[in-house]
Amino acid sequence: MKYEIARLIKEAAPGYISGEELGRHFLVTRTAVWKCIVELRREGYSIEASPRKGYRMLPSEDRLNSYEIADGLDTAVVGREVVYLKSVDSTNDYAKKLAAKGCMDGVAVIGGRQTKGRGRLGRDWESPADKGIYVSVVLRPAIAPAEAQILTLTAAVAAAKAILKSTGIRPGIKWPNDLVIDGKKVCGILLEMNSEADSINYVVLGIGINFSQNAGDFADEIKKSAISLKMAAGNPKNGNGVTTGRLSVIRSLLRELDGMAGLVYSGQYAELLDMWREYSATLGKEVRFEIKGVQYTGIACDITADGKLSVNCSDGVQRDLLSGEVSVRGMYGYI
Ligand code: BTX
Repeated sequence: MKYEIARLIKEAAPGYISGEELGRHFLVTRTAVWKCIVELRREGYSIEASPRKGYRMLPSEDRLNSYEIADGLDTAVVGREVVYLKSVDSTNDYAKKLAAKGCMDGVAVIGGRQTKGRGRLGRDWESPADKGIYVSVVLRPAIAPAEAQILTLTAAVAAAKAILKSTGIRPGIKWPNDLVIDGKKVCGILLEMNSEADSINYVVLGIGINFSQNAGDFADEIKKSAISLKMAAGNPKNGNGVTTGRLSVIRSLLRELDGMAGLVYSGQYAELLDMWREYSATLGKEVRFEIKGVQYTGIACDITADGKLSVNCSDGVQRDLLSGEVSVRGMYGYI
């Protein structure tokens, strides 16, 4: 009932709706309505109470809870069920537990903060309260485990599109799994998979987006290589500034992930790769990488059908990289 009350108050905004009217609507006392208002406020709703006029919803874009995130989302798979946790160790770990218990395809877990946010290869992901976006989605695609890399590319495109649509800022994709703005990392993606030899039980796609950190909020080690959407908006070349809140970005992200997952589920990899090329900040750039202790440089020239990065190396050999670290000139201090 409380979210229905929230909906009616929201619909009446910028006007008021009285406690009496709400009580009549739900056949409960005004005291019962008041109890719901108290709970809603605790969840982040800004509801003004006036003794004569009733309740009024104050505009607040950063109202995160499962109801607000899922309301009217209208997606086919991603976000059919939304779990919001004010604080969680890692949304990926939480989603993996749900997946292991057999949750349905498309469940999205969103955290207000993470106490043990994870990057790849045991690294950490800084996940302060209310300043970032932490989303994990369980997917059960009928594809071979060897094809799973396509899902990382999918998530990168979805996140780039979501950021562009909801904030007007256009990030680029650094292969395979970072989104960058002004040469700095704004978003990271962590794909984890549980599979048999030839089939996937589930994957968890984890996406972290820096939203409203200031430069001083990042740890010293990453200050030079990290950026938030708010910081990016401060650069006039990125547009008019972020006027939106986390809620819009998260909803947009779930919608875009849904669209992209649809392409993977129907095997439309070529379309997907084209979109990746469109957002790529890697193709055409000088890159540096290491294989078995040997350093190579070259020009990133394309992405292969199975998501590998093709590099024309300076020794004349073309190498296709499946994963691993690639430094791209102009990013993260590679000048
Ligand atoms: P990664 O291994 O590519 O990046 C991790 C590295 O990035 C760290 O070692 C550090 O240098 C740097 N870093 C850490 N935090 C940040 C940050 N907030 N902004 C910029 N750079 C940073 C990237 O791994 C994958 C990150 C996925 C995060 C999501 S959040 C939701 C889900 N749950 C979870 O635990 N992880 C994923």
